Amino acid sequence: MVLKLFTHGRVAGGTGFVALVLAEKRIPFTQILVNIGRQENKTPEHLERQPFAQVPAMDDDGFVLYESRAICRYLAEKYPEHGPRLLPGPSLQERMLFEQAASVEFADFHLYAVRLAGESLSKVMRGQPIDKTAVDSILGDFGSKLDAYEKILSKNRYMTGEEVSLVDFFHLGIMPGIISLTNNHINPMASPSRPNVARWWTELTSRPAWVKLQRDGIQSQA
Ligand SMILES: N[C@@H](CCC(=O)N[C@@H](CS)C(=O)NCC(=O)O)C(=O)O
Repeated sequence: MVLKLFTHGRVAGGTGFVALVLAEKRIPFTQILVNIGRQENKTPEHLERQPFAQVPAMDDDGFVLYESRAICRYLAEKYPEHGPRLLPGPSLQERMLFEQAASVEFADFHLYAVRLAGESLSKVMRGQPIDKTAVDSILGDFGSKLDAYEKILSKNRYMTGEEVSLVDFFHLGIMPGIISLTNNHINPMASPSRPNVARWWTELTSRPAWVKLQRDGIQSQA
């Protein structure tokens, strides 16, 4: 039975990078929309597969998994030969460098992007004004993390080395929405003071599968 992906239908948050992995690896799947506005994420059926009432979640022939990063790891391990490998290995050192980068993404990028989204993207979506002082304060903290990214990316093409991996994709969760919904006014990824961060970000967001997702949205694939 074809893999089912439960989503809100938008290339946003973890759903966006799960859709990217499916596209890059050309894994067949059926998208099943969960309308959050109509509280379909709180139905007993959905809570059975995702107890936190969130998307994405997947059902692969009865194997149910949630948490976007875990879903990506499952897909990359199950389909190593499809498209880019996305999971470094097999050596212990390669795998641990991946774990290190995965922790960095969550602690030093995602958490700041969430704070930034709260002061920007969420306000734009609610039609509220953006508090520039609050945004600048977050950008200050975030900037020092991105300075460390600049060091990493001046040595490596990607976060775990010379090959793109899931960790690079995990960065495409909230940030693209912040950048596009503020019409590029809030974009810490394009600073001339961090040329390698800017180069890496342009490379990631120019991947044909990502560009197609932005243009066409998430579509089931056979
Ligand atoms: N840690 C979860 C977060 C998922 C998440 O925040 N999903 C949002 C949409 S982007 C959601 O379902 N929100 C509905 C809600 O929380 O009521 C993951 O990475 O899968």
